Order: sequence, then structure tokens, then C-alpha cells
Amino acid sequence: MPSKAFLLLSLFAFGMLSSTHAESTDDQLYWMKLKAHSKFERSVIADTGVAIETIADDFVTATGTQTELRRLEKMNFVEVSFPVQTDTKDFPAGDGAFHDEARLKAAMDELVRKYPTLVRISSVGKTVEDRDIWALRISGNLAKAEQLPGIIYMGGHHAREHLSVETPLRIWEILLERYAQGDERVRTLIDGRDIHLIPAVNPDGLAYDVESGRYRSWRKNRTQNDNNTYGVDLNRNYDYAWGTTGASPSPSSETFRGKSAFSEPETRAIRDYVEAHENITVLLSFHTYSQLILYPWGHTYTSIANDADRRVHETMARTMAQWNGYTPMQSSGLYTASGDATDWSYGVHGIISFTFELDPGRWGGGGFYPGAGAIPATVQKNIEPVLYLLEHAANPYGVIQ
Ligand code: 0X9
Ligand code: ZN
Repeated sequence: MPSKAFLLLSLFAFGMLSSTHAESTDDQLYWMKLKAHSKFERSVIADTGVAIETIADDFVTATGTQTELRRLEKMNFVEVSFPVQTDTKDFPAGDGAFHDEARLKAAMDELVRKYPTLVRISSVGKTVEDRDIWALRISGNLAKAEQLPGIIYMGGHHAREHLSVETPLRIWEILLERYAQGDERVRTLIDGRDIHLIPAVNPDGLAYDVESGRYRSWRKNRTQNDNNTYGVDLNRNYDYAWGTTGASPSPSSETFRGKSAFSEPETRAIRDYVEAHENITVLLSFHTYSQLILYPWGHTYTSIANDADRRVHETMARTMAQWNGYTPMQSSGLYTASGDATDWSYGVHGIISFTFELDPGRWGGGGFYPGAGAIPATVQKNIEPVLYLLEHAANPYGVIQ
């Protein structure tokens, strides 16, 4: 796998060669290093419509369109920018350990085959391109699972965040194996809970990101927009304070919020699924990257008003950070952005909700494409947080009593 320095050099070289093309279209994605010293400056940046990737004390990195780059240049935020060259790594060859669409479905089917009394698979809905969004339901008491405390783990809202699909899938492969081997703690938890796993919320985007054999650094789903661009940012499309902060009205943007809240079949499918399972008390949405544990609110700097709810989120985030070493914080401490899954699940349904930004910590570790070598450690360090949430799904408020 090429080093990051090599990658940056090739980005630069590509930029020189392709500048005519890049000049004439807003399809070209740009990588930017932007001066930013506070969450307030980061929110101003997020409001332009770029997708912020990493945050340091005095800068952020982000991806966005040429129009957004020009605006940020005028506002004097830009230190460095390159057109993103996406022909650098190969999913099937170099990163063959990642599950593509077919292998993901096969892995989910395999769990049903291996543990028929514990695991069921169902489609929670169809995508824009008519793919199924698959869910596993896991419980030692499937027949009366609805009466047990429920928890939902999701990944793959954003297409290029392949590790967010891989991690929950593999954690559940490991935990089911432990169940079969007689691990008492795991058996008790799986027997006593109603577990929902949707590893790929955005399978169209995930497929599009890899189907050419080269990563495309795609983020959104594959809706065809009115101006002939593609994609809505599914993590800006949920109906809570929709369209207020950090969510672009422009279809070309990486953070396009959609025409209306829940305009997309993928977010509607998640909404309907969560609403059909009223026993769900805890939600964990996996993303990459930056090594963070985030909790509501994301759309505002204001903290959760309900004191107990705020303390439960803070306590759980702090506790989980002991195991994965990630940094716990309120989502808007990054930048304000509205319409994400967790503001909705907590704001509308009172579900205790977290977003994990998995490995790597920084773009130097490979960013969205850290390579298959990052999978084992990311999975291992997140097993305990997954079990902890599972345990406390019975009574999340127990952690502050
Ligand atoms: O911007 C996002 O949707 C998430 N980051 S990512 O790099 N995976 O795209 C963070 C969501 C956190 N929520 C808010 N800041 N509202
Ligand atoms: Zn994401």
C-alpha cells in the first residue's frame, strides 16, 4: 500500500495534470487543510457544505467541491488544497479482507446458518438503486425478543467509511462465537437482549465507492439530484432540527441534506425500523475516522437539557473511552451539523445514542482508507464498548445511580 506521503504526492501530480477538467466542473472533489482554532470556526467551515474529516488544535482537513473551496479561499481559511485523486488503492486486491456487497450478505447469511436459533436476517427496506438494506436480529430468545431490552448497532451511513461496516459485523461474529463456546457473560447478555445490527445503511454508496476497482472517496447515497449531481448525505437527512446547521441545501455538496427530512429511502427505512421496535433503548452508529465517542447534540452547542439523559451519555462515553482510547465529547464540539441519526434517535425517541468515529486517529493513518491491516485492532478495542452498551440497554440510567 502506498504511504500517505506518496498518496499526497500523487494527488498533487494528478491535480497539475487535470486542472483543466477540474476547473470546468463541480464533480471534482478537493481535499483541503483549513485554518480553524475553535468549534466556532469549524462550524463556519461546516456550514459551507464541506465534509470535515479530521480536527487538530489549529486546523481541520475536509473534502468539498470547487465552489466550496473558492468560498473558503475568499474567507481566508485555506492553507493547502488538492483535487482528490481516487485511483490510488484497490479495494478487491489491496484490501480484499473488507466485505464488499456480496461478501457482506454472504457473511450475514453464514451467521444465520451457523446460529439458526440466535440469528435472523431481514430486509429493512430498499435503497435508491433497489438494493436491500439488511438487518440481523440476534437474541437467545428470538420468540419473545420484543419484550427484552433492545439495542441497535449501525454502520455504513457514509460510503467511504468501510471500517464502519467491518467493525460491527466482525464484533458480532466474535460475540456469537463466544456464545457458542459457552462464555457466560456473553450468553447471559445475548439471551437477555433484542439486538439489531444493520452494518450497511448505504449499500448503494458502498458499492459505488469500490465497484470500479478503485476507491472513489464517495460519501453520500446515490440519489440522482435535480442538477444531475448524485447523492444526499444520509447523516444530514434525519428529521430533527433538519436543515438548520452544517447541512448544505446544495445538491453538489458533500453534506447535501436532501430536499426534505427523510427524503431518502435509506433514512426512511432506518426510521421505520427503529419505530417498529419500541423496546430499543440504546443506539450506536459507527462512522470513521478520528477515534471519537460522540453524543447529542450535534445540531447545537447547547447540552442535552434533561440532566439525567445528559449524565447518562457523558458517563457512558467516558466509560467506553477507557477501553477504546477514543476521545469522548458532545458531537457539536466537532462542528455543528443537523439531521444526523443520533440527534434524531435521541431527540425524537429518547434513545441513548452514540456515534463512534473509529480508527485511524488522523489522516496520516490512512484516513478513510487505512487498509485491511487496521481491521483487527479496531475490532478488538471496540468489543468491550459494544458489550457495555448491550449490558446497560436494560437500564441505561443505572450508570448514574
Ligand atoms: O459529519 C458527520 O456526519 C460525522 N463525521 S464523518 O466524518 N463520519 O462524516 C460526525 C457526526 C457528528 N454529528 C455532528 N457533529 N452533528
Ligand atoms: Zn461518517
